[in-house]
Amino acid sequence: MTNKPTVALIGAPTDVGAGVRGVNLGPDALRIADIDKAIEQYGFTVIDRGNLQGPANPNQPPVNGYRHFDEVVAWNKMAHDAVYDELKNGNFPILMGGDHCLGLASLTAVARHCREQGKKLRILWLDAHADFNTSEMTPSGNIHGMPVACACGFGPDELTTIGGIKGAISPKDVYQIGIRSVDAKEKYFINEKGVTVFDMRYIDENGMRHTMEQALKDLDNDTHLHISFDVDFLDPSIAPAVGTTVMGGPTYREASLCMEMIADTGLMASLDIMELNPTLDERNRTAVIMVDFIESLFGKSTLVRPDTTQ
Ligand code: Z70
Ligand code: MN
Ligand code: MN
Ligand code: MN
Repeated sequence: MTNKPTVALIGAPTDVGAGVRGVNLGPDALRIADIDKAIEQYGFTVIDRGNLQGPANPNQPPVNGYRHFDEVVAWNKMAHDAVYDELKNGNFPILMGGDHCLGLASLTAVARHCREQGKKLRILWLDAHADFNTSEMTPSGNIHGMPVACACGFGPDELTTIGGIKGAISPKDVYQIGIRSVDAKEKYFINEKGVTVFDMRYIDENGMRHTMEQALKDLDNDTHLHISFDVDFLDPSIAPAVGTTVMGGPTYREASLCMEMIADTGLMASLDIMELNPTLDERNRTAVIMVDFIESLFGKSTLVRPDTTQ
């Protein structure tokens, strides 16, 4: 981020892919926590594109292994176009969810941009969950449990071909961090396909510093680094406002280091903030802590560090 792109905030206020209602309010909670001013402090111009508008949540049970299939497709197409347009114009998109089914929109848009620009792609998926289910494996039918598999080409054409081609990303491009809840069959599938997973045991045994050194290994100036941040990555003691809390996530210190090491690469070029559910929050504290972490991603540091460009 040496030449400081314009940052475009895109709100995608929907909860059609989630099991618990309320993440449709996530974008406004981040705005109320001053996400724009927070990023401006680090020398970026921030433009808020407002909210995308799409189908309402019909609140229906799953059909053939998917809940709200048509609505999820519609939202993802719109969000794909919005993210892709920003990248094409040289901007840095932040997609504010909404539920994590929208991760598919970003992954496919970023992959398309990289194909066209001849860039390499590295995806960091920060999450308690692997989000690598298919309709045969899902215990819930909730499509927010499937976006990584869909972006890798595993799923129905309506979802897997968003952004032009099936299999827009390779499982090899995906590095997952913070994982601690994976479903019985998903566990074998993710292994078989070769996603790199740094689960909480790995972080416990090796520390966040070593974990991030591995996750950020072999990047170069031709790499587009995309961060997909599911709020449930964080330990619920610091980020309670998520539909599915999973205990034992990264602490404030561990998550801060994770953000700072991403910032130090200077290669982050797009970001998702997903699954923030303000209806489950206390005084917007989870949005506020997310904005704090976003500041770290955009270059907040306590000291001028001799080993970085800060
Ligand atoms: C489970 C499923 C999930 C977020 C829950 C849970 C997926 N693997 N993702 N909350 N953010 O239903 O597929
Ligand atoms: Mn670019
Ligand atoms: Mn997720
Ligand atoms: Mn999750």
